[in-house]
Formats: sequence, C-alpha cells, structure tokens
Amino acid sequence: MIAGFCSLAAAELVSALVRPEAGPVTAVGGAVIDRSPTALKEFAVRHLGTGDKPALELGIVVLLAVFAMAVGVLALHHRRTGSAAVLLFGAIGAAAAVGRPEGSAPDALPSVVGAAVGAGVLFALTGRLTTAPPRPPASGSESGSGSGSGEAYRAFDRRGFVITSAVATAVSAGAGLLGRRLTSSVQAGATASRHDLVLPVPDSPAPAVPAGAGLNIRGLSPFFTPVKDFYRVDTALVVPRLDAAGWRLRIHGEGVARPLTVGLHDLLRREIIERDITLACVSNEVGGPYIGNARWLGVRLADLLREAGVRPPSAGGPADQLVARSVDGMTIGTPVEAVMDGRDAMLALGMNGEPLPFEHGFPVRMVVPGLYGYVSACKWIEDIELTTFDAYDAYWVRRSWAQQAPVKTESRIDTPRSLASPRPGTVPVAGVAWAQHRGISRVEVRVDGGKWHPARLAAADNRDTWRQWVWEWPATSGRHTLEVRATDGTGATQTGRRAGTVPDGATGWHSVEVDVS
Ligand SMILES: Nc1nc2c(c(=O)[nH]1)N[C@H]1C(S)=C(S)[C@@H](COP(=O)(O)O)O[C@H]1N2
Ligand SMILES: [Mo]
Repeated sequence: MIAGFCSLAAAELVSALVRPEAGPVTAVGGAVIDRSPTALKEFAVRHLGTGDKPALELGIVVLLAVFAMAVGVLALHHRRTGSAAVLLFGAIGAAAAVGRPEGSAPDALPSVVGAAVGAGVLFALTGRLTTAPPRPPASGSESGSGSGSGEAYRAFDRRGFVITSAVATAVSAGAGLLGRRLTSSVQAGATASRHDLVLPVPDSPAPAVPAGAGLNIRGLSPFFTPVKDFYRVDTALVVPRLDAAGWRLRIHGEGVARPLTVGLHDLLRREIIERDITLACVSNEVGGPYIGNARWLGVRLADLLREAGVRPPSAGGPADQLVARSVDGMTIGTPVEAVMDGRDAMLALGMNGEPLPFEHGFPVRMVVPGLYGYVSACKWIEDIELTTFDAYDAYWVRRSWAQQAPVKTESRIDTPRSLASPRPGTVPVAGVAWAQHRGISRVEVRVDGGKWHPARLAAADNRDTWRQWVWEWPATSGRHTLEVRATDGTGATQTGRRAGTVPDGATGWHSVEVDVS
C-alpha cells in the first residue's frame, strides 16, 4: 500500500504538469463513465445523484488498495513479478488516459511515471523484508530448519524497512501536495479570468418577470434556481477550468460558407441578449430534481451561424445537425432547424447575473429552449461542426439515447413532500410544471384517483420557463395520494403512461403520498 500511495502521488505530480484530467484515477474513472452501460449510469444518477463522481473515485481507490495488498503479498515471494504487476496497472491507467475522447499521447505520462515509481518502491521495500539466503553453514549440525530444503530464507530488516518506507511516504506526500499546488496555480489564471469578466449590459434585456410568477409558498422551488442549487449533470470528473483569454470557438462543417473562429471579446462586441430559460435533463425521473431555471446572458447562436453562411434545412441548407464539442471531448448534437427557427438558442456566458460558474461551462456554453440538455446545452464548448444526423452520432446517442429530444410536458409536486403529515384543513399543494417552448396552459391535481381539480397557475414569465402552480386542498384525516398533470400551450395534456428516462425522457404523473393527521 505504501508503494501504491507513492505511485499515485507521483502520478498526481506529473498530471499537474501534463493535464489534471490525465491522472490515472481520473482517467480510469472517465473511461468507466464512457464505457458503463446506460442502465448503470442511470442507476448512478438516480441513487447517487451528484455524489456519483466521488463514489466512483472512492471505488477506484478502494480497488487499488486491495490490489496493492495483493501485489504486496505476491512481491514477497516473487519480487520481480510484483513490480511487473504494478507496471501492468500503469499500462491500464495510460490506456484509459489516452483513450478518452480528448486524450492524446502525453496523457499516458502520469500513469507511466506513477507505475515506475510504484514498481521501484515496491522492489526496494520488499528487499528490506526478504534478504538473500545465508551461505550454507560449514557444518550441517548448525543448520536452521529450512536451509536444507532450498526454501528462501526470510529476514525482516526492520530498520531498513521503516526508514525506506518513511522516506518514500514523505517524499511522495510532498510530491502529491506539490502536484495539487501546481494544478491550482495553473488554474489560478482561469479563476482570475472569471473574476475579472465584466458581464455586458444586454442590448435585448429579458422582460421583467411578472410579479405573480413566484407564489412564495414554503417548500415550493423558487422561480429562479440559485446557482448553488442548480443541478449539475456531466461526465467530467475534473471540472474543466478554462482561461477566458485563451478561449476560442470554431464554427465549420457542411454548408458553412465562411468558417468562423471567435474569442470571448468577439462575442462581447455582438448583440447581447438576456433570456429566462428552464434547463432540464433527460435523466430526470418523474418528480426528479434535474431541472432548473436561470436567467442567461449571451449571444444568439443563429446570428453567428447566419454570419458563417449557414442555412437551416428548411432554407435548403445541407446540414441538419449541429455538433457542439467541449474541451473535455463531450459531443452534443442539436437540430440546426431548432437553433435557427427563431427561438432564443444562445451561446451563454452569464447565468443569474454572474459569469458562468466553472461547473456550468465557463466561459461559454450553449442553451437551447425546449430541448433536453444532452442534445443542446454543451458546456465548455470549443467547436461547432455542421453535419447531418445520418453522418454522425453524438456521445449519448452512441449510448442508446435518442438523436433528437424535445422536452416533454411534465409537472412536479414540491409540497407537501412525500410521506409528510400535514394537519387536516386547507393544505396548499404546489409545484412546478414545464413544457419549454410550448408553455403551460393548465395544471390539475387529484386526490386518491378522484376527479381532477384545476390548480391556480402563477403568472407566466415566458413559454421557455417553468410555471409555478398551487391548489388549496381541503385535506381530511388519513392516508392520501396526490397526483398532478399539466397541459401545454398546444393543448396537449401530459401523458399518465409511465416511461423511464431512456431513450428520450421519462413520462407519467408525479404522485406523493401523505398522511393527514
Ligand atoms: N461538456 C459537457 N456539456 C454538457 C454535459 C456534459 O457531460 N459535458 N452534459 C449535458 C447534460 S446531459 C445536461 S442535462 C446539461 C446540464 O447542465 P448543468 O450541469 O449546467 O445543469 O449539460 C449538458 N452539457
Ligand atoms: Mo442531461
């Protein structure tokens, strides 16, 4: 385990110099994420939520510790084989790092160096635990019990072992800490660039939110989701921290008459729009938490595309899919038609009045009203390629999710919570409903499968945001089941048919059970 620790610490130091994402634990974790079946990923999102990543990393470290002990035992008997086994693990780490979507040859370095250090330390330490068999004594009468059988004679050089392991541990701890330091100083530039970014005043501000859009009911989600509470779903074990000054976005591909490369300053000089848009994840179960509403600031993506000479399919353009690529190798495919049909598809750089947080895509991400995040909301974006749905499957599409996924009409009961026990009398049943880009026209609640009661709708902000609602329930004692359903702006009512999240979003009515007493 000491050798394993030294190995990881060395890898940490080298990964600080190469790329934090190239460290073996992160790389193997990323490879596991890339390769794990959709069902497992959905399980992790459902049961571990945002804790899925620490859980994965902990799992890898525990596995490594077990492996380290096994290799340690092996090394006692076969010193060289033990060290070779460590090198094998280095090879796994290296392969994982290079094989990530954004991986390149230098990414192997942390694992290779880490493995070499681990193998060396193991070799040195086992040398202190086993010493060479003593020369056969001159007279057989004094021989020890095992000397005649040819068995290796073992002796524990306690002093040598303790000194070697203490030195190795201390040096490695220092190296690991130095690695952490280096990483954070490299990232200091990014942090400063975010801190220094002054958000522009929008040329087209968001209309004021109507006074009645927030119902102010205890337990009800606020109309705007504070950044600190905004859900986060992505495959990044290490959040990319980009320096805004170095950020570039390239727009190219089929039907792009004038390919473009823009930096942040080019964006800031353009017409800046500000829009309220509710973002939802396709992995959100009925009643789930992966949805949030924010005020976004940025530029219209359609403006940039038009400047690049892109025409939507409806105007004869050859590309029907826009593939956004992030610095961490994520690919997200969006219909070109949706981006250019007049909705406020944005390259966003501000969220709720602050520069995008690193976790949410700093410096620039996409946001497209009406589409689930995995087909629209690329964070840490660096490239946009115009292509077709026939020619290319993006990251999640290769993992059994649908190519196209408009947000489904859904609603959620926020209060009372499941298994709450309110007093008999008037109980406000309240929540949110959403059908981005279609809007919400009606919400209804029923008790114990009875008749549907119309809920009171809060004022609508716009059709791209969720809408709050409340129904005053005359609650009577006993156990009751509350259900909700919404109707969107086209008049279509949310289906009660239960469907899971794969391939294009869950359906069904959210229900909560309460015990009125
Ligand atoms: N680079 C990158 N962008 C990404 C993702 C990702 O894994 N990597 N996940 C997408 C998904 S599935 C969703 S739902 C939204 C979530 O955005 P948020 O984390 O800011 O809430 O980001 C999208 N953009
Ligand atoms: Mo998502």
